[in-house]
Amino acid sequence: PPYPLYTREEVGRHRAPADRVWVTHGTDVFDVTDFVELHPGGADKILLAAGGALEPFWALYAVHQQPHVLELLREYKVGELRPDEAPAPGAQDPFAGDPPRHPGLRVNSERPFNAEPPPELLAESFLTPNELFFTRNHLPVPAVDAGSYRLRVEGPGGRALSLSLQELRSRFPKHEVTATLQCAGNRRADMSRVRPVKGLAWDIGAIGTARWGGARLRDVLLHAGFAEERAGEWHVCFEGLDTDGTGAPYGASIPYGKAMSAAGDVLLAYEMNGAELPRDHGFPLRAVVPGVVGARNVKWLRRVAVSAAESPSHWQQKDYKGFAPCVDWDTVDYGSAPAIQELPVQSAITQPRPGAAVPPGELTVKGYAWSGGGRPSAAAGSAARSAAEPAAAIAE
Ligand code: HEM
Ligand SMILES: Nc1nc2c(c(=O)[nH]1)N[C@H]1C(S)=C(S)[C@@H](COP(=O)(O)O)O[C@H]1N2
Ligand SMILES: [Mo]
Repeated sequence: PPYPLYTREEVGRHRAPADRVWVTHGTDVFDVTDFVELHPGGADKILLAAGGALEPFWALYAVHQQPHVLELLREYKVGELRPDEAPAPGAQDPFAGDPPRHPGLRVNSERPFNAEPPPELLAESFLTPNELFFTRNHLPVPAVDAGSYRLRVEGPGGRALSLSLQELRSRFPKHEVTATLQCAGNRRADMSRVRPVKGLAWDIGAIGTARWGGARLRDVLLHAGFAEERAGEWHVCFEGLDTDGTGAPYGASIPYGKAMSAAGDVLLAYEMNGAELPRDHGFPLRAVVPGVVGARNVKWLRRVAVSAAESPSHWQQKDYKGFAPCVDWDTVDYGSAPAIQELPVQSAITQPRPGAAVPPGELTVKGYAWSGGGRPSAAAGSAARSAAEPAAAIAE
């Protein structure tokens, strides 16, 4: 239908629900007032674009570069920009500073960068090479100058530490841990074959094992003045240097007990497999929380704080939670579920791939099994055995 034509200035008068909320995309004008409260990214976020163009925001949140998002937006179209209106001010590419990546990675999303190694390479070695280790970024990779970098650690009673990399290396004993890191979305493509789920379609490679080196978080917290035991419920909150359009950093938290436990092996890591932490994996410093879901292993750490509440971050409160199969996007109540910390047993066959034709006779089957949660490897052993069963069926 011929739509009414508007100027950018007219669109700009619709910035709040009381005046209706309008946005533009390309040369189309949309009234999204009724969608504001339904927005999966939150009402506050969508209102940032109210009265103007979506592009600069969507450039940062590439989750929108999917056909179903544009389809949904189309339902709200109310007009078009007048042909004499200039195009939206070009959003400069916030991802332009991202590092180069290995061409062997399978890319699930370019901006932000999310990629995994091909299964054939994942099982080649116990330690996953840094270049092939899966990358899960929510935002552009921050550019950090190692020389001026400081980690802020909020101590008890309002005292704070500011630690340079050199201080982190020299004041605390270097501790090394071999730990497996897994994204909560690992094998989502498999899940979607059972029932469609939203999110990046990870295959079986959003998992990797590395030898991490760094200061123990426990040592740093003790140095900051925290006691080993603290009465009541406490959390250690991490903030990254990567921030969203509102200036809010990526953040997550773990229980105080895990952070302080000598057996918990939680690191502020500056090394990965003997090398300096690569940019995609958190240069110059990241949290490594063995046994705990990838999302809490905050990269590009800028701040560590102890708090009575979990991290207020979107990714702690409104994401990375598990729900019963009867819950869907219309009924989900994020407040009703605990944040994921430990992950359960995981296993997958990397070779042969599903559906592959194999020759009769002896067959080499490769795969991985991980117990999760730092539990003993017996759990992984039995996971490996049960994972081998379908392989036997393939071989017959
Ligand atoms: C009319 C405008 C908008 C529409 C129609 C829209 C639509 C959507 C949809 C459908 C999703 C879920 C995508 C998926 O998971 O497949 C989403 C997620 C998201 N949106 Fe928007 N969006 C709009 C504006 C914005 C703006 C302006 C921002 C930021 C300033 C924003 C930030 C986000 C974030 C952060 C998520 C991810 C939430 C998560 O990971 O759970 N959105 N949006
Ligand atoms: N600052 C910051 N930390 C982060 C993320 C992020 O986007 N920003 N992603 C998290 C998620 S969901 C995962 S699975 C792991 C992935 O770590 P990797 O990219 O080194 O494999 O980092 C976590 N830490
Ligand atoms: Mo993740």
